[in-house]
Amino acid sequence: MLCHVGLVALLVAAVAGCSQPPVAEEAAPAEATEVRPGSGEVVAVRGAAPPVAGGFRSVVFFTPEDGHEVALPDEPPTMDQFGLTFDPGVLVARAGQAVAFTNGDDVLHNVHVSDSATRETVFNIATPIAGVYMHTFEQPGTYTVSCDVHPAMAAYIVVTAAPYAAVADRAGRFELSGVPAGSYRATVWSVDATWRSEQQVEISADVELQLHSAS
Ligand SMILES: [Cu+2]
Repeated sequence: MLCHVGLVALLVAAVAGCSQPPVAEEAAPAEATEVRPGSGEVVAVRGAAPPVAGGFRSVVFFTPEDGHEVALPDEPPTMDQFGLTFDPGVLVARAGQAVAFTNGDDVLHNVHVSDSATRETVFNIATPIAGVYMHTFEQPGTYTVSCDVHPAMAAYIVVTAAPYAAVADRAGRFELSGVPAGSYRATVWSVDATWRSEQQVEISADVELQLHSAS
């Protein structure tokens, strides 16, 4: 469709060449931080991101160009240990958001979280059966999760300042609802760093985003 051609960079041109009605952003006040979700059309975003790599799914983030903020969800995302695996294998958290670590197995585990960039341990705690441990990640980044008891257990936590994020399915398909229409910076995270990218996208109703090119 016409509106899909300008996903990268020249979004002004893309909007101008789009046959759909102007998006709500054009009516937004100059003070962009006053824009709140719900002030314009709220849409669902679908698209294609890199497929699973090394057993880990890719993640797509959307950072609004107008700078509008979205409150942290009340419910903490949870990483469970179940069946001698971390579930989910890739967990997304907002910077400043608490994450719950639980042990759904009937064996003892621990949770050893390291900063993927520096390899420094963030924390290393035992997770007793049916126990829960809370940790708030203040800094965006990628964190490696392991269990020292079971070396095969591995996961990632991707902490982002972006208010909208989706974990893709194994094929790379993602869907994210409740996103106000407008201009966004889309960031793709994959454990395979060659897939990581950033691009400007225009989100409007029924948009289908292609966030990686087949090679
Ligand atoms: Cu374990």
